[in-house]
Amino acid sequence: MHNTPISPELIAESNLCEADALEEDYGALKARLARRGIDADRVLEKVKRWTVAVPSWGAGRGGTRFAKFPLAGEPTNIHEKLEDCAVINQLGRTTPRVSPHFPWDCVDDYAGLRDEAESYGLGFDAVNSNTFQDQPGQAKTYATGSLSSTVEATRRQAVEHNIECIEIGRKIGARALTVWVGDGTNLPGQQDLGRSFERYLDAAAQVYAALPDDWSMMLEHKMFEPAFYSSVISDWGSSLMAAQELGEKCRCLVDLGHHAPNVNIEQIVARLHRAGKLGGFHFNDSKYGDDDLDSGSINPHQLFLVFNELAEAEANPRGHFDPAYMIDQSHNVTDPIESMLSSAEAIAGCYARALLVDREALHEAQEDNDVMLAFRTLRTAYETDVGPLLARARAEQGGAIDWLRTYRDSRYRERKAQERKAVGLGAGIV
Ligand code: AFD
Ligand code: MN
Ligand code: MN
Repeated sequence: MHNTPISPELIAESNLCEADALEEDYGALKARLARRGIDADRVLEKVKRWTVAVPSWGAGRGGTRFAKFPLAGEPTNIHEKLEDCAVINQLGRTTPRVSPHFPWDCVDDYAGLRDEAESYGLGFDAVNSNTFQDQPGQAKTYATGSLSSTVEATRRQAVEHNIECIEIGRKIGARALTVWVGDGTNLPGQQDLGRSFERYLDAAAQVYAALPDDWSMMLEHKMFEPAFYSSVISDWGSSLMAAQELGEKCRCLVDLGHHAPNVNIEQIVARLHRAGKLGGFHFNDSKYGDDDLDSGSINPHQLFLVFNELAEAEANPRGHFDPAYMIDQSHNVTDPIESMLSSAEAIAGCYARALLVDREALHEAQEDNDVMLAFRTLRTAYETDVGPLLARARAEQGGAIDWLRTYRDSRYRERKAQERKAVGLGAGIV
C-alpha cells in the first residue's frame, strides 16, 4: 500500500458523483469508434499503460528573469517535490516517474531517496545535469561556457559534474542522463563557432565514456537563451551530428519549445526516428519562444501531429524506438500540480487520438496522392473527443475523474501552506 497524500476515500467519493455521466459518455464514444472499426476498450488499455515523466523542478513555481511569484505551500526541497509529484500521479495516473535535476535535488542519502519515491509508488526518470549556472563555492565559472569552454579546467569540472550525475542516477534507479548546456555566445566573434563545437564533442565524449552499458545519454538542443547570438547545440542538426559522433547510446531529445518559430517539429521527429536517434521529449507549449507554457494550451494540433509521427514510428520501428517522454514546463502563475495534471491529460489525449488514426487508410490516401482524404483521415482522429476515455483510464486505476475539483476539495495546497516554509521572492528562470 502506497503513501497517499490525497485521501483515496475522497477520490472515490468524488468519482461517485461523476460515474453515471462518464458511463454514458464512454458508451457514446465506444459506439462512435465501433462504427469506425475501432475497439475503444483496446485503446483504453493502451492509454492506461502510457506514461510521461514529470520534472522535479516543475513542481515549484517558475519565474522569468523579471520576477518569480511564489505560491504558498510550494515545495522547497526534493522531499516536498516528491510529495507533490505523488499527488499528480495519484489523481492523474499517468506520471509515475520524476526526473531530477542536480545539484538542485542533491541529498545525503540517495538510497533513502529512492525508497522515499517508492513509498509513493514513484520511480526516477532521466537525471539532468546543470552546467548552465554557477553554484556557491564552485571553482570555475560557466559564464562563458561549460562543456565547450575555452578553459580546460572548466570543461573538466563540467565533465566531472555530469559523471557525478550518472553516479547519483545509478543509486536512485535512473537509466538515462539528459544534457542541456547553455553554452554559446552573445556577440558575433565572441567564439569560433567551429572550435566551440569541437570542444563540446570532446568533453561530451568523456561523459559518454562513463555511461553504464544499460544507460542512454540524451542531448537536448535549444536555439537561444541564455546565449542570444549563438548556442553550441542550437538545433536538431547539431544535436544529431553530436549524437552520431558520440555513439550508439547517445540520442537526441526534442524539447517542443526549443525551435525557431513555426518550425515543423513533427518532421524533425520523423527525421530523428529515421536516423535511429530519437531519444525523448520535453513536452511544453509555446507562443513566442521557449515559453515553457502548459502542454497543449497553445497549439494542441501540433502536439497531435507529433504523436501521429510517433504512432507511425511505433508501427514501423527502425532500429531503436523507445522514446523517453517527459514534461518540462515553467508554471509562473498556476499551481504546478494543476498545470501538470492538465498537461499530462493533454499529452495522453494526443497519444490516444494518434492511436485512432486509420493508418491503413492514411497510407493508401498518401500513395494515391489523395490530399484531402489523407488530411481528413488525420482530422477525423484529431477531432474525436477522447475525454471520456482518459477519464475512464484514470478512474479504473484509482485516479480522479474530475481531477481539478477533487484536488481543490482536498485542500492539499492550503494544508501544505501551513506545514511548509515559505519561499522567498526572487527572479530567475528555472
Ligand atoms: C531548460 C531546458 C532543460 C533544462 C531546464 C532547466 O529545457 O531541459 O534542464 O530548462 O530548468 O530550458
Ligand atoms: Mn527542456
Ligand atoms: Mn526550455
